[in-house]
Amino acid sequence: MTSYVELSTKAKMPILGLGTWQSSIGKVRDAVKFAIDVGYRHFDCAYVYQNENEIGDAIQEKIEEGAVTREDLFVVSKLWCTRHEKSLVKGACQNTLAALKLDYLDLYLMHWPMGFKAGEDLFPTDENGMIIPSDTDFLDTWEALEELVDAGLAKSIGISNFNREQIERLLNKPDLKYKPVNNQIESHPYLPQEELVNYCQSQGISVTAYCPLGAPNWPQPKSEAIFLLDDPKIKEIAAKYSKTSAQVLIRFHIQRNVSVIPKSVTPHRIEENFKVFDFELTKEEMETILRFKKRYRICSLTTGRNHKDYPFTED
Ligand code: NAP
Ligand code: SBI
Repeated sequence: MTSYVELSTKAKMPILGLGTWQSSIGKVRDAVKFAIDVGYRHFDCAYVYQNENEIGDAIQEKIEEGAVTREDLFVVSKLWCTRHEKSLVKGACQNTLAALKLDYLDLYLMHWPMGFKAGEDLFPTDENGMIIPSDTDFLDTWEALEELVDAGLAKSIGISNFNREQIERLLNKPDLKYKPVNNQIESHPYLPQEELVNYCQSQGISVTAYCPLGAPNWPQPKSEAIFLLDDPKIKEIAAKYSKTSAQVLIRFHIQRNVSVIPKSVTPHRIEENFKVFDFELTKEEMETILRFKKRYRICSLTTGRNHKDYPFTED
Protein backbone atom coordinates (compact mmCIF):
# COMPACT_ATOMS: atom_id res chain seq x y z
CA MET A 1 0.00 0.00 0.00
CA THR A 2 1.38 3.36 -0.89
CA SER A 3 0.00 6.85 -1.10
CA TYR A 4 0.75 9.77 -3.33
CA VAL A 5 1.43 13.46 -3.35
CA GLU A 6 -0.45 15.15 -6.17
CA LEU A 7 1.79 17.53 -8.10
CA SER A 8 0.56 20.79 -9.62
CA THR A 9 0.68 18.98 -12.99
CA LYS A 10 -1.86 16.50 -11.50
CA ALA A 11 0.75 13.73 -11.75
CA LYS A 12 0.95 11.47 -8.71
CA MET A 13 4.28 11.12 -6.96
CA PRO A 14 4.46 8.13 -4.58
CA ILE A 15 4.96 9.71 -1.17
CA LEU A 16 7.70 7.25 -0.19
CA GLY A 17 10.75 6.79 -2.37
CA LEU A 18 14.14 5.14 -2.16
CA GLY A 19 17.15 7.44 -1.71
CA THR A 20 20.27 6.38 -3.59
CA TRP A 21 23.09 8.73 -2.57
CA GLN A 22 26.06 6.59 -1.44
CA SER A 23 24.30 3.42 -2.59
CA SER A 24 27.45 1.88 -3.91
CA ILE A 25 28.08 0.19 -7.22
CA GLY A 26 27.77 -3.54 -6.63
CA LYS A 27 24.97 -3.02 -4.10
CA VAL A 28 22.52 -0.59 -5.61
CA ARG A 29 21.29 -2.91 -8.36
CA ASP A 30 19.98 -5.51 -5.89
CA ALA A 31 18.72 -2.77 -3.57
CA VAL A 32 16.56 -1.24 -6.32
CA LYS A 33 15.30 -4.62 -7.50
CA PHE A 34 14.43 -5.64 -3.95
CA ALA A 35 12.74 -2.29 -3.35
CA ILE A 36 10.54 -2.80 -6.41
CA ASP A 37 9.58 -6.24 -5.10
CA VAL A 38 8.66 -4.72 -1.74
CA GLY A 39 6.49 -2.06 -3.40
CA TYR A 40 8.66 1.06 -3.87
CA ARG A 41 7.77 2.91 -7.07
CA HIS A 42 9.63 6.20 -6.52
CA PHE A 43 13.43 6.36 -6.91
CA ASP A 44 15.50 9.40 -6.07
CA CYS A 45 18.58 9.57 -8.26
CA ALA A 46 21.16 12.17 -9.30
CA TYR A 47 23.98 12.45 -11.79
CA VAL A 48 26.38 13.33 -8.98
CA TYR A 49 25.72 10.04 -7.16
CA GLN A 50 27.56 8.27 -10.01
CA ASN A 51 25.45 5.14 -9.75
CA GLU A 52 22.67 5.86 -12.24
CA ASN A 53 23.91 3.23 -14.69
CA GLU A 54 23.42 0.42 -12.18
CA ILE A 55 20.06 1.79 -11.07
CA GLY A 56 19.06 1.81 -14.74
CA ASP A 57 20.10 -1.84 -15.09
CA ALA A 58 17.92 -2.76 -12.13
CA ILE A 59 14.91 -0.88 -13.48
CA GLN A 60 15.34 -2.41 -16.91
CA GLU A 61 15.59 -5.92 -15.47
CA LYS A 62 12.41 -5.46 -13.45
CA ILE A 63 10.53 -4.08 -16.46
CA GLU A 64 11.76 -6.94 -18.68
CA GLU A 65 10.73 -9.46 -16.04
CA GLY A 66 7.21 -7.99 -16.10
CA ALA A 67 7.25 -6.99 -12.42
CA VAL A 68 6.47 -3.36 -13.28
CA THR A 69 5.93 -1.15 -16.28
CA ARG A 70 7.69 2.15 -16.87
CA GLU A 71 4.43 3.94 -16.16
CA ASP A 72 4.26 2.35 -12.69
CA LEU A 73 7.51 4.06 -11.71
CA PHE A 74 8.29 7.61 -10.66
CA VAL A 75 11.93 8.31 -11.37
CA VAL A 76 13.58 11.51 -10.19
CA SER A 77 17.02 12.78 -11.14
CA LYS A 78 18.92 16.01 -10.71
CA LEU A 79 20.99 18.41 -12.79
CA TRP A 80 24.42 18.78 -11.21
CA CYS A 81 25.86 22.21 -10.42
CA THR A 82 28.66 21.97 -13.01
CA ARG A 83 26.04 21.84 -15.78
CA HIS A 84 24.11 25.06 -15.10
CA GLU A 85 25.08 26.74 -18.40
CA LYS A 86 22.03 26.66 -20.66
CA SER A 87 24.07 24.97 -23.37
CA LEU A 88 24.92 22.05 -21.04
CA VAL A 89 21.52 21.22 -19.56
CA LYS A 90 20.01 19.07 -22.30
CA GLY A 91 23.17 16.98 -22.64
CA ALA A 92 23.30 16.48 -18.88
CA CYS A 93 19.71 15.25 -18.85
CA GLN A 94 20.37 12.98 -21.83
CA ASN A 95 23.42 11.47 -20.04
CA THR A 96 21.23 10.69 -17.05
CA LEU A 97 18.49 9.22 -19.24
CA ALA A 98 21.02 7.04 -21.06
CA ALA A 99 22.45 5.75 -17.76
CA LEU A 100 18.99 5.07 -16.36
CA LYS A 101 17.94 3.55 -19.70
CA LEU A 102 14.79 5.65 -19.78
CA ASP A 103 13.33 7.94 -22.38
CA TYR A 104 11.85 10.37 -19.86
CA LEU A 105 12.17 11.35 -16.22
CA ASP A 106 9.10 11.88 -14.08
CA LEU A 107 10.82 14.76 -12.33
CA TYR A 108 14.11 16.53 -13.01
CA LEU A 109 15.39 18.83 -10.27
CA MET A 110 17.97 21.58 -10.24
CA HIS A 111 20.11 19.95 -7.50
CA TRP A 112 21.27 23.27 -5.97
CA PRO A 113 20.61 26.93 -6.85
CA MET A 114 24.40 27.32 -7.14
CA GLY A 115 26.23 26.87 -10.44
CA PHE A 116 29.81 25.55 -10.19
CA LYS A 117 32.61 26.03 -12.71
CA ALA A 118 31.81 23.74 -15.66
CA GLY A 119 34.08 20.76 -16.24
CA GLU A 120 34.71 17.19 -15.22
CA ASP A 121 35.51 18.03 -11.57
CA LEU A 122 32.14 17.72 -9.79
CA PHE A 123 33.31 19.92 -6.89
CA PRO A 124 35.77 22.44 -8.39
CA THR A 125 37.53 24.20 -5.52
CA ASP A 126 40.10 26.96 -5.14
CA GLU A 127 43.30 26.91 -3.04
CA ASN A 128 41.22 27.50 0.09
CA GLY A 129 38.97 24.55 -0.59
CA MET A 130 36.04 26.77 -1.52
CA ILE A 131 33.73 26.06 -4.47
CA ILE A 132 34.58 27.90 -7.69
CA PRO A 133 31.29 29.31 -8.98
CA SER A 134 30.11 29.63 -12.57
CA ASP A 135 28.73 32.96 -13.73
CA THR A 136 25.30 31.44 -14.33
CA ASP A 137 21.99 32.58 -12.89
CA PHE A 138 19.52 29.91 -11.79
CA LEU A 139 16.75 31.79 -13.64
CA ASP A 140 18.54 31.09 -16.92
CA THR A 141 19.21 27.48 -15.95
CA TRP A 142 15.49 27.15 -15.23
CA GLU A 143 14.69 28.16 -18.84
CA ALA A 144 16.81 25.24 -20.04
CA LEU A 145 14.90 22.92 -17.69
CA GLU A 146 11.62 24.22 -19.13
CA GLU A 147 12.87 23.22 -22.58
CA LEU A 148 13.30 19.64 -21.32
CA VAL A 149 9.59 19.47 -20.58
CA ASP A 150 8.77 20.74 -24.07
CA ALA A 151 11.18 18.18 -25.56
CA GLY A 152 9.50 15.36 -23.60
CA LEU A 153 12.63 14.46 -21.62
CA ALA A 154 11.07 15.38 -18.27
CA LYS A 155 7.39 15.16 -17.33
CA SER A 156 7.93 17.79 -14.66
CA ILE A 157 10.70 19.96 -13.26
CA GLY A 158 11.58 21.18 -9.80
CA ILE A 159 14.24 22.50 -7.49
CA SER A 160 16.29 21.33 -4.54
CA ASN A 161 17.95 23.23 -1.70
CA PHE A 162 16.21 26.49 -2.65
CA ASN A 163 15.36 28.88 0.18
CA ARG A 164 12.21 31.00 0.28
CA GLU A 165 13.77 34.10 -1.32
CA GLN A 166 15.18 32.01 -4.16
CA ILE A 167 11.79 30.40 -4.76
CA GLU A 168 10.10 33.81 -4.77
CA ARG A 169 12.64 35.06 -7.30
CA LEU A 170 11.89 32.07 -9.52
CA LEU A 171 8.11 32.39 -9.15
CA ASN A 172 8.34 36.10 -9.96
CA LYS A 173 10.33 35.52 -13.14
CA PRO A 174 8.30 37.53 -15.70
CA ASP A 175 8.30 34.92 -18.46
CA LEU A 176 8.08 31.83 -16.24
CA LYS A 177 6.65 29.02 -18.39
CA TYR A 178 6.50 26.14 -15.86
CA LYS A 179 6.41 26.50 -12.10
CA PRO A 180 8.57 24.11 -10.08
CA VAL A 181 6.42 21.20 -8.89
CA ASN A 182 8.72 20.15 -6.06
CA ASN A 183 11.44 21.43 -3.74
CA GLN A 184 13.66 18.70 -2.27
CA ILE A 185 15.11 19.85 1.05
CA GLU A 186 16.68 18.45 4.19
CA SER A 187 13.99 17.74 6.76
CA HIS A 188 13.77 15.69 9.96
CA PRO A 189 12.84 16.46 13.57
CA TYR A 190 16.08 18.42 14.16
CA LEU A 191 15.37 20.54 11.04
CA PRO A 192 11.63 20.26 10.37
CA GLN A 193 11.60 23.37 8.11
CA GLU A 194 7.98 24.04 8.96
CA GLU A 195 7.94 27.56 7.48
CA LEU A 196 9.57 26.55 4.22
CA VAL A 197 7.32 23.49 3.90
CA ASN A 198 4.22 25.61 4.52
CA TYR A 199 5.39 28.27 2.08
CA CYS A 200 6.11 25.73 -0.68
CA GLN A 201 2.81 23.94 -0.16
CA SER A 202 0.94 27.27 -0.20
CA GLN A 203 2.47 27.94 -3.61
CA GLY A 204 1.53 24.54 -5.01
CA ILE A 205 5.12 23.29 -4.71
CA SER A 206 5.29 19.86 -3.13
CA VAL A 207 8.15 19.10 -0.75
CA THR A 208 10.42 16.09 -0.52
CA ALA A 209 12.39 15.47 2.68
CA TYR A 210 15.97 14.26 2.40
CA CYS A 211 18.17 12.91 5.22
CA PRO A 212 14.94 11.80 6.95
CA LEU A 213 16.79 9.38 9.24
CA GLY A 214 19.41 11.96 10.14
CA ALA A 215 21.89 10.47 7.64
CA PRO A 216 23.81 8.16 10.00
CA ASN A 217 26.10 7.49 7.03
CA TRP A 218 27.14 11.14 6.57
CA PRO A 219 30.65 11.07 5.04
CA GLN A 220 32.30 14.03 6.80
CA PRO A 221 32.41 14.22 10.58
CA LYS A 222 29.39 16.17 11.82
CA SER A 223 30.11 19.18 14.01
CA GLU A 224 28.17 17.49 16.82
CA ALA A 225 27.00 13.96 17.40
CA ILE A 226 23.63 13.61 15.69
CA PHE A 227 22.01 10.23 16.07
CA LEU A 228 18.39 10.92 15.35
CA LEU A 229 17.58 7.21 15.30
CA ASP A 230 18.61 7.08 18.99
CA ASP A 231 16.60 10.10 20.10
CA PRO A 232 14.78 9.08 23.30
CA LYS A 233 11.50 10.78 22.34
CA ILE A 234 11.44 9.15 18.92
CA LYS A 235 12.22 5.80 20.54
CA GLU A 236 9.38 6.29 23.02
CA ILE A 237 6.86 7.04 20.26
CA ALA A 238 8.14 4.08 18.24
CA ALA A 239 7.74 1.71 21.20
CA LYS A 240 4.10 2.79 21.64
CA TYR A 241 3.29 1.55 18.13
CA SER A 242 5.72 -1.42 18.14
CA LYS A 243 7.52 0.36 15.31
CA THR A 244 11.15 1.37 14.84
CA SER A 245 12.57 4.89 15.12
CA ALA A 246 13.11 4.89 11.35
CA GLN A 247 9.45 4.12 10.74
CA VAL A 248 8.35 6.98 13.02
CA LEU A 249 10.77 9.39 11.30
CA ILE A 250 9.36 8.42 7.89
CA ARG A 251 5.73 8.51 9.04
CA PHE A 252 6.22 12.05 10.37
CA HIS A 253 6.66 13.36 6.81
CA ILE A 254 3.86 11.29 5.30
CA GLN A 255 1.39 12.83 7.74
CA ARG A 256 2.29 16.35 6.60
CA ASN A 257 1.99 15.39 2.94
CA VAL A 258 5.74 15.62 2.46
CA SER A 259 7.32 13.01 0.26
CA VAL A 260 10.23 11.18 1.92
CA ILE A 261 13.21 9.29 0.48
CA PRO A 262 15.11 7.22 3.06
CA LYS A 263 18.21 5.57 1.61
CA SER A 264 19.14 1.97 2.27
CA VAL A 265 20.93 -0.83 0.49
CA THR A 266 20.09 -3.32 3.26
CA PRO A 267 17.12 -5.56 2.38
CA HIS A 268 15.57 -5.75 5.84
CA ARG A 269 15.79 -1.96 6.22
CA ILE A 270 14.38 -1.32 2.74
CA GLU A 271 11.42 -3.45 3.79
CA GLU A 272 11.18 -1.92 7.28
CA ASN A 273 11.16 1.62 5.86
CA PHE A 274 8.20 0.74 3.63
CA LYS A 275 6.02 -0.54 6.48
CA VAL A 276 4.74 2.89 7.43
CA PHE A 277 1.18 2.83 6.14
CA ASP A 278 -0.41 0.84 8.97
CA PHE A 279 -0.13 3.27 11.89
CA GLU A 280 -0.83 6.92 12.57
CA LEU A 281 0.89 9.43 14.83
CA THR A 282 -1.45 11.53 16.94
CA LYS A 283 -1.74 15.29 16.47
CA GLU A 284 0.12 15.69 19.78
CA GLU A 285 2.96 13.42 18.64
CA MET A 286 3.28 15.38 15.39
CA GLU A 287 3.42 18.62 17.43
CA THR A 288 6.02 17.14 19.79
CA ILE A 289 8.22 16.17 16.85
CA LEU A 290 7.80 19.58 15.19
CA ARG A 291 8.75 21.34 18.45
CA PHE A 292 11.99 19.46 19.21
CA LYS A 293 14.42 21.92 20.79
CA LYS A 294 17.48 20.55 19.05
CA ARG A 295 18.11 22.18 15.68
CA TYR A 296 20.74 20.90 13.30
CA ARG A 297 21.41 21.08 9.54
CA ILE A 298 23.39 18.07 8.33
CA CYS A 299 23.81 18.96 4.65
CA SER A 300 25.18 22.50 4.77
CA LEU A 301 27.73 22.27 1.90
CA THR A 302 29.89 24.85 3.66
CA THR A 303 32.46 24.90 0.85
CA GLY A 304 29.81 26.80 -1.10
CA ARG A 305 29.10 29.42 1.56
CA ASN A 306 30.81 32.25 -0.39
CA HIS A 307 28.70 31.51 -3.46
CA LYS A 308 26.23 34.27 -4.43
CA ASP A 309 23.44 31.67 -4.45
CA TYR A 310 24.39 29.78 -1.28
CA PRO A 311 20.96 28.97 0.14
CA PHE A 312 21.53 28.58 3.87
CA THR A 313 21.86 32.09 5.18
CA GLU A 314 21.30 31.12 8.81
CA ASP A 315 24.49 28.96 8.79
P1 NAP B 1 19.09 9.01 5.32
O1 NAP B 1 18.17 8.41 4.36
O2 NAP B 1 18.58 9.84 6.43
O3 NAP B 1 20.00 7.87 5.97
C1 NAP B 1 20.57 6.84 5.20
C2 NAP B 1 21.38 5.96 6.15
O4 NAP B 1 20.52 5.33 7.11
C3 NAP B 1 22.15 4.83 5.49
O5 NAP B 1 23.39 4.71 6.13
C4 NAP B 1 21.31 3.59 5.76
O6 NAP B 1 22.13 2.45 5.86
C5 NAP B 1 20.72 3.93 7.11
N1 NAP B 1 19.38 3.33 7.30
C6 NAP B 1 18.39 3.22 6.38
N2 NAP B 1 17.30 2.66 6.92
C7 NAP B 1 17.60 2.40 8.21
C8 NAP B 1 16.88 1.81 9.27
N3 NAP B 1 15.61 1.39 9.11
N4 NAP B 1 17.50 1.67 10.48
C9 NAP B 1 18.78 2.12 10.66
N5 NAP B 1 19.51 2.69 9.68
C10 NAP B 1 18.92 2.84 8.46
O7 NAP B 1 20.18 9.92 4.59
P2 NAP B 1 20.54 10.31 3.10
O8 NAP B 1 20.90 9.12 2.30
O9 NAP B 1 21.55 11.38 3.19
O10 NAP B 1 19.19 10.96 2.54
C11 NAP B 1 18.22 10.23 1.82
C12 NAP B 1 18.27 10.51 0.33
O11 NAP B 1 17.97 11.89 0.08
C13 NAP B 1 19.65 10.34 -0.32
O12 NAP B 1 20.01 8.99 -0.49
C14 NAP B 1 19.46 11.11 -1.59
O13 NAP B 1 18.70 10.34 -2.53
C15 NAP B 1 18.65 12.31 -1.09
N6 NAP B 1 19.50 13.48 -0.74
C16 NAP B 1 19.36 14.60 -1.50
C17 NAP B 1 20.13 15.73 -1.21
C18 NAP B 1 19.98 16.95 -2.05
O14 NAP B 1 20.86 17.82 -2.00
N7 NAP B 1 18.90 17.06 -2.81
C19 NAP B 1 21.03 15.72 -0.14
C20 NAP B 1 21.12 14.58 0.64
C21 NAP B 1 20.33 13.47 0.34
P3 NAP B 1 22.20 1.24 4.78
O15 NAP B 1 22.07 1.82 3.41
O16 NAP B 1 23.55 0.68 5.04
O17 NAP B 1 21.08 0.31 5.13
C1 SBI C 1 27.64 13.86 -3.57
F1 SBI C 1 27.61 12.99 -4.60
C2 SBI C 1 28.84 14.24 -3.01
C3 SBI C 1 28.84 15.13 -1.95
C4 SBI C 1 27.62 15.63 -1.47
O1 SBI C 1 27.66 16.52 -0.41
C5 SBI C 1 26.49 17.33 -0.21
C6 SBI C 1 25.27 16.46 -0.21
C7 SBI C 1 25.10 15.67 -1.50
C8 SBI C 1 24.32 16.43 -2.51
O2 SBI C 1 24.64 17.47 -3.02
N1 SBI C 1 23.20 15.72 -2.78
C9 SBI C 1 23.17 14.61 -2.05
O3 SBI C 1 22.27 13.76 -2.08
N2 SBI C 1 24.24 14.54 -1.28
C10 SBI C 1 26.42 15.19 -2.03
C11 SBI C 1 26.44 14.31 -3.09
